[in-house]
Amino acid sequence: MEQSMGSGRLIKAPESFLSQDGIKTVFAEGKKGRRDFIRNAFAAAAAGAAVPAALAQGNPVPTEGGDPNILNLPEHSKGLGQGVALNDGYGKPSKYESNVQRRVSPGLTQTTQASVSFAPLQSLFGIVTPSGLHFERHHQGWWDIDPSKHRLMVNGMVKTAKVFTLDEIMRLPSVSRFHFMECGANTAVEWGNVAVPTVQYTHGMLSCSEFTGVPLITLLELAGADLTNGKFVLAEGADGSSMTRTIPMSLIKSGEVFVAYGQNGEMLRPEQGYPLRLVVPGIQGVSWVKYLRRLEVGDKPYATKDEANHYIDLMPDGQHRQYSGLQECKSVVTTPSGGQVLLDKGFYNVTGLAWSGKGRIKKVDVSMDGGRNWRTARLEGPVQNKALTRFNIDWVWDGKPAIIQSRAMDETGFVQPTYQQLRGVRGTRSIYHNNAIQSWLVQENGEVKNVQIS
Ligand SMILES: Nc1nc2c(c(=O)[nH]1)N[C@H]1C(S)=C(S)[C@@H](COP(=O)(O)O)O[C@H]1N2
Ligand SMILES: [Mo]
Repeated sequence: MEQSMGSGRLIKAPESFLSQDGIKTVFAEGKKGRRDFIRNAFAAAAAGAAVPAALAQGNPVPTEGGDPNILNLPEHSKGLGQGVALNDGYGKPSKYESNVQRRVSPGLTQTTQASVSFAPLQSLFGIVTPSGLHFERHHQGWWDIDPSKHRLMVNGMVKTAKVFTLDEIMRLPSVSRFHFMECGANTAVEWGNVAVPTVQYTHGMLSCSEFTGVPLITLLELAGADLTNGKFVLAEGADGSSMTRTIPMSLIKSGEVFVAYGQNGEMLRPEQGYPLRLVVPGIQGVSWVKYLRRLEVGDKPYATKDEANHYIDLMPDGQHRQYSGLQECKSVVTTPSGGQVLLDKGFYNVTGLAWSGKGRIKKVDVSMDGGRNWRTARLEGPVQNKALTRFNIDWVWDGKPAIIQSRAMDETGFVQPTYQQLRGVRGTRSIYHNNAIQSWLVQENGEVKNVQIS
């Protein structure tokens, strides 16, 4: 059960250590091992006193004993290890990490084939999503396109329509930047209070990578685009969905939008749009057109099919809000989160992610009592523009029920709303763009549950 939910570390059956033989045994060992680890780590550090007060309070020094396992010399300390890990020329994670996977949500109905996979946020550290764990959203399946045959055309209000090969694009001046990408449908099931169990399913249509490519403005300039009367660019993908989205010229002129071929130091993965995709920082995933094949310069929004029926918000007055693609300030605690189980009372590093489509994260507050009291978390630097920001905060769990929440603020002063505030503006019929504060209930038995409080 926990295993298939992939709830990450700190759990009853620590998935990362799961072996074929019984979960129970592994659990018992894992539990003891972790407690001892923390206590002994404290004992070792006590003399130096470089330990946060909360850690000292949460983990009293053990009066006696130690872990005899440190004296047992394992095989790997005595023998010759394996030769280089070529694995067909490409390295792989440890076999003990095999439960860290993309997953298909139990909260979504499947049609002919799965079209969304969620990133295991509960198992990730820092801000980068490993490419093999990046979430996926395909409107008409994914392809592994031959880069030598792929072409990108720039046309419309340009002096000369231009067709670029990938080689030509890769000769141009490039940029590499970290940005988050979030599907406008991320956290959608939570609107209806249909609580899915883990953060993977509540928030896992979110990923962050270092992308490499050529600023879109460079390609427009090469084609002699009319940058005065041209107010919008239509981006079109080469898959069967013919994904087409309107990108405002103001964003493109800021230099932030680029045509990417690289992701996390290598070429894009096929499921992420290999060999070319648009990167539109701060804007919902659907505008990040994959398998990018055409950019048309025009003087008005294109109102394509994808813009008329996907990722629009039904407002309380019955009107649809369109072109609402900016992903507003949001955050979520990833540990402890739904499906995890706290092993014992005492010290925990509470950690999570914050992001804003408007720029940098300025501050994240964390509450352990359902929003009555807030403390400010530590932000892991460098805090980057329209990228994920990792936050951490010390917590000593007293063993009583607790409701953990995080509330982010961005550099514009925008504060992440509660459900009550969000519903006040958006009503109850929205599907997309849910950036409300998430709540995790820690129960007395240590189990963490997804709950919704206004
Ligand atoms: N060509 C094309 N581009 C596309 C899509 C698609 O189906 N086809 N899906 C869009 C949506 S809705 C999202 S959320 C992101 C998902 O990108 P990913 O699969 O790399 O996570 O790509 C967008 N770009
Ligand atoms: Mo999406």
